[in-house]
Amino acid sequence: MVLNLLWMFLKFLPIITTAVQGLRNLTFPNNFKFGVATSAYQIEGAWNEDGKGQSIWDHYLHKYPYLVKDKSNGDIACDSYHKYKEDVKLLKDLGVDFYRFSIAWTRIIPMGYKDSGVSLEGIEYYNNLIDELLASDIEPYVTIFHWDTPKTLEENGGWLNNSIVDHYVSYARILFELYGDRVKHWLTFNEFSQFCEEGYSRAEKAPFKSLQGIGGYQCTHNALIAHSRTYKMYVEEFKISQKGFLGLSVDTAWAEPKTDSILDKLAAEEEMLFSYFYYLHPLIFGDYPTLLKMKISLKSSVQGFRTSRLPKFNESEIELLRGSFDFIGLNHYTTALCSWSNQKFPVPSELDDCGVKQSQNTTWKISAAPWLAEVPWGLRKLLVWIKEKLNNPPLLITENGWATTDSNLDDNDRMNYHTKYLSEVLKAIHDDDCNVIGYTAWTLMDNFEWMSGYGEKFGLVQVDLTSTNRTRTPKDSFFLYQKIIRNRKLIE
Ligand code: PNW
Repeated sequence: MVLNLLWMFLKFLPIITTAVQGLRNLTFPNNFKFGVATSAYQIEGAWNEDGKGQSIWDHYLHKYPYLVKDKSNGDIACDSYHKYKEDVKLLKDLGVDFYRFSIAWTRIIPMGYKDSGVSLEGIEYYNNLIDELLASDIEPYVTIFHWDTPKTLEENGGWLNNSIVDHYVSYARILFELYGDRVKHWLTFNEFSQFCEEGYSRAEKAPFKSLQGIGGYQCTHNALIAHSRTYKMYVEEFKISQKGFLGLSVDTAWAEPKTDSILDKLAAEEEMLFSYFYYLHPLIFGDYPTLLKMKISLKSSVQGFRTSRLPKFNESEIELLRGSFDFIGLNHYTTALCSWSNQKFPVPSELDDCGVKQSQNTTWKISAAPWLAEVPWGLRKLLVWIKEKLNNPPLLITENGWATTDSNLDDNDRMNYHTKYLSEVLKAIHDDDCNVIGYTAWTLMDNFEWMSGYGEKFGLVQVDLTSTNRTRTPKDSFFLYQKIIRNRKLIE
């Protein structure tokens, strides 16, 4: 036992000492919260059990299995639908303050539509999970929607059709009614850019539509309205009695100018405008940023469109959007170098509207996911940018993690990554006065990584996909995170 502890300490020492150079205060504030995140389709499995309806991910990955790198899908995944008690035991062992998971819309409302009936078994599943978490002193942080649109609603245009807003709001209402007595933190949406632009403009994620320069904007527009209406409903009907908080998760890389030139600096600002400010500006100030509106409108008219490809909010929508959150969730993984592009993007497209070329520095360490390079200082710069541009909102880091191809238990690279990124969080809190209220590691266990199938692993826990039992084994990074949480400190 003593030897083991000594061994662990010696192993962690070089990682911790290199990561925390230049950091003076290693302690997290008392009220800082630590968690881990997952999402329903990526871990639950049981895709058609107990009356669950089909989501677009069930449907499209059955229809076009070759779209996924290893032709896999989330039919069984980590089987968390049956093994949630084991998951909660792991979470308790890890010592997290909260667990961020998502609810599968089609488990609650199999047909998706408002008033189309609920599934008692589906409702029971999340009741059990929430109760199990609370019995272990872990707060449930619930994502209402993590990309799994009901297939029935997709057949009617999905997020391109504004009628989905009503269906979403009524689904959210059911969740507040069912679980709001115990769930105090809600996230309406996970990452507009990933399910809207990639799902409706670039055909890179379900529902694999390629309406470039149009689909992503329409989807985002409807989802922003759905978010703001849900916030209003929560504030007016639930907040006083349930005393909870509602936010959402938006992802962004940090956009770093490729060189010191003014032009590259402008390119990086443009990238932040299109990849982040675009989504957050309406929630804080009520409308899209003026520069973004002007640019897309100008391009649209040059391209022969009668109106801007970017939809407009009306006065009452603006009113509803402004200030419609209690906290902002940030999903952040990496940094991109930005310069103006002479590359030909499709016209029209979101990429062309922005017009910025992104690259990676050849010295950066790249993970198993090619887009994910380890650039810890990018997180600190991003947090300072958010503080300055978005009025320093309460910010919860809702995802941050590292991908490997193997699921080895000695995952030094993952330990390095989390330690380095956490040390930048500490600098942002102590030296830059950023309002960061917590950190969430992505992800609890190796799971279905969307179009990369099971080939990219982000987990703190290994899952044996060859066993029907889906045996879970904590990796070294699990024990490192456990230690950080226990001490509320990067090193003792
Ligand atoms: C997130 N990027 O997606 C999702 O919320 C998770 O479901 C997913 O498993 C996780 O990140 C890891 O991929 C992102 O290119 C995917 O910057 C890509 C990016 C950001 C977020």
